[in-house]
Amino acid sequence: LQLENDLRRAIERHEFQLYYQPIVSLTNGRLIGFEALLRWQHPERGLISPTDFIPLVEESGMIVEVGYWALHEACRQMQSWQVRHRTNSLEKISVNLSVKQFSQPDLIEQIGEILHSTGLDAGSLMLEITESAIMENGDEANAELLKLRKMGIELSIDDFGTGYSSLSRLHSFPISVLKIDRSFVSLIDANGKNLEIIETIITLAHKLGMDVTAEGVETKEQLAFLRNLNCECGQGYFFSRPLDNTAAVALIGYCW
Ligand code: G
Ligand code: G
Ligand code: MN
Ligand code: NA
Repeated sequence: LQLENDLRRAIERHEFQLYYQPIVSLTNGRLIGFEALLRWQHPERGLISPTDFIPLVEESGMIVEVGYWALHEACRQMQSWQVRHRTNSLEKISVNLSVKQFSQPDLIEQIGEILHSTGLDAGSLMLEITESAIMENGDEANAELLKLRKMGIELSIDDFGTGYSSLSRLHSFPISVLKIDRSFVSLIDANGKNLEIIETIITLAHKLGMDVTAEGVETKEQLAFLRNLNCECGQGYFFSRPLDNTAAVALIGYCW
């Protein structure tokens, strides 16, 4: 409960921070974007991980406010990186959208306003939505996704494989990237065992016209197998942990 009070003041006190984890092209090894990830620098408790505070933020209903703060900050940062570096090499900033945010009636308006006020090109923004957010909201979700897509925003399915959706169902949604949950990537051992599930997901995603990003890539063996399966992008500790903005900007143009 104390934490909940703290949470209310965290935005005003600038205690939230975004970290940025590189997303890397597996075809040429280049950094193509970052996933923005929330961190809470609590004055007494230190750095609190989102897995510990996101549930609290959701229960308290503050996820909408915190989520928009994160989206605004990520768009602002991305726009300034693109201007400063005059580079096309940093293509996308990915931001997570929670179920509750996703079902807000003014979602489209709010996102439009954030793009307008930060000056970020809609095509540089990727929104990550979980399977459950989409499935829980059904037809309405599809209508919202179509509006976002029409604005030029790209959409990806986060943590794929942990929910209950089928790829054929997802086909009806305007999603361009499927992010395979790291629990599947971690199954790939040095001998390439347990590749079948991932191979099936990648093959199907490609048949449905989606690109695939593998999450939680930790070893060079996993990377090699994913490359062989024509997985487009990777993200994980093998490349980099999530970084603060100073460390992240230093990686623009980097090639693994
Ligand atoms: O950075 P990592 O440990 O720790 O993030 C844990 C989870 O918290 C991720 O799965 C991610 O989906 C979620 N998360 C991180 N940042 C945000 C955010 O800005 N908004 C929402 N809704 N979830 C986030
Ligand atoms: O949105 P999502 O749940 O996918 O957020 C990614 C989470 O996974 C973040 O909390 C991030 O810190 C964590 N993560 C990123 N790369 C790796 C990895 O290679 N291994 C593990 N175990 N966790 C990772
Ligand atoms: Mn994510
Ligand atoms: Na994920």
